[in-house]
Amino acid sequence: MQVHPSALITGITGQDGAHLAEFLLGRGYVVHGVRLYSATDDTQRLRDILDHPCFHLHIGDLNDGGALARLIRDCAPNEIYNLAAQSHVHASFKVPEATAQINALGPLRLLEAVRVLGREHDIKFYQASSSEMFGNAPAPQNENTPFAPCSPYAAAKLYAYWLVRNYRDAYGMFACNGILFNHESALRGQEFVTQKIARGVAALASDRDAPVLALGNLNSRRDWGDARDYVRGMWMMLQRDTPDDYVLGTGQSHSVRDFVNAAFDAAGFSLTWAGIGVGETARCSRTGRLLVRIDPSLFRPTEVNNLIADATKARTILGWTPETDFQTLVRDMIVAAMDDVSHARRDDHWANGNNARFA
Ligand code: NAP
Ligand code: F7E
Repeated sequence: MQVHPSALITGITGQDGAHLAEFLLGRGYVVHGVRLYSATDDTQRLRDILDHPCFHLHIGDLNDGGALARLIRDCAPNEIYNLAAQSHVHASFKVPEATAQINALGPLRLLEAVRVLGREHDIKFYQASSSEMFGNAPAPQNENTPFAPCSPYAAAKLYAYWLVRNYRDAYGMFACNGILFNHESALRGQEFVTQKIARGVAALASDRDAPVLALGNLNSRRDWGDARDYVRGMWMMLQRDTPDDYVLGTGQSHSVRDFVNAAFDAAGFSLTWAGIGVGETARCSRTGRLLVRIDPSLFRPTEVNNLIADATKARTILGWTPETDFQTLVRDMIVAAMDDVSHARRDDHWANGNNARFA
């Protein structure tokens, strides 16, 4: 009888959870996804795999160590991918303690559960570490760059990063940190800047009365890649014979303003920028329609200015390279956002009594 490898993924309802689950199912894994209890349906990103015979959903919470231990005991996974987090950097300034509970102590609870169950030598562990841990360290950043976190989110992630290294050294666990730079997709949460821009542009392109796109700091630069490339990299880290930490990123950085320009361009608008600072705006070059403005409440108390990955180690040792470039990523996100907008308009149309068959 063929034995399938199995994986337990926390944060299954998030962007990476959904992409990783699909990737692992495609490789013959049995996948156990852990989601928070929710009174509403939070499984939209999983709709294509919910009925897969090798996919199982479980309720769990990184704030509940006992529940995590029972899940690990019952699912007996070969690999654990800890993707669950309070993942929004700006929100972490508003809920720093909750962020630390989930992002710092959550991984501790998982690692302790593995150890207490006596499975530290047969479970491989992946921790979702972040380029935010570099803060404003000079670019490009790699595994040897000193960390300088500048948000409660990044500080909590750094605690977890060191914990993973410590459990590797102290208990011989196969535990890896993937230090991932920003990665996006059509499944990206709507509060992150790329998806906010994609959705905002799609709305403006299809509706003359859509709200102007309000943004914060347009000057910060990020190394944006495609989430599907990055979940493949996570898996590759756990297929090695020895555990280690790896940076994943494209090596290209763009400003938020670059992203805005590329997104409007993909939707057929060309922009004319005017003003400076919080008075900066962008208008449609052809019609003069106001499309972008600045909202000062979206600025963060401290900002990470420029992230660029040096992913030489992942390229050399894992053989990992990203396959999607910036322009393709932006275009794919715009196409998906336009599609969603037109579906929503069609649903509204029928819901408003325009369906002749049921009138
Ligand atoms: P995401 O879409 O925000 O997903 C995070 C998931 O964690 C959501 O499913 C969320 O559930 C869940 N979660 C939150 N609190 C939890 C708790 N107490 N217990 C269990 N689950 C909980 O984030 P993502 O973009 O997929 O990122 C995945 C991981 O990679 C995160 O750890 C993130 O910090 C890290 N990371 C992301 C990037 C990136 O660019 N995407 C880069 C570097 C690192 P709800 O939605 O129900 O709250
Ligand atoms: O912000 C600026 C903002 O929230 C990107 C998470 O996945 O990647 C992500 O963190 C930049 C920042 O992502 C708006 O100030 C301007 O400079 O999309 P973001 P992030 O903070 O880089 C890292 C690697 C993670 O680990 C995190 O989990 O865009 N920005 N205007 C804005 N950002 C948002 N969200 N909204 C705006 O209106």
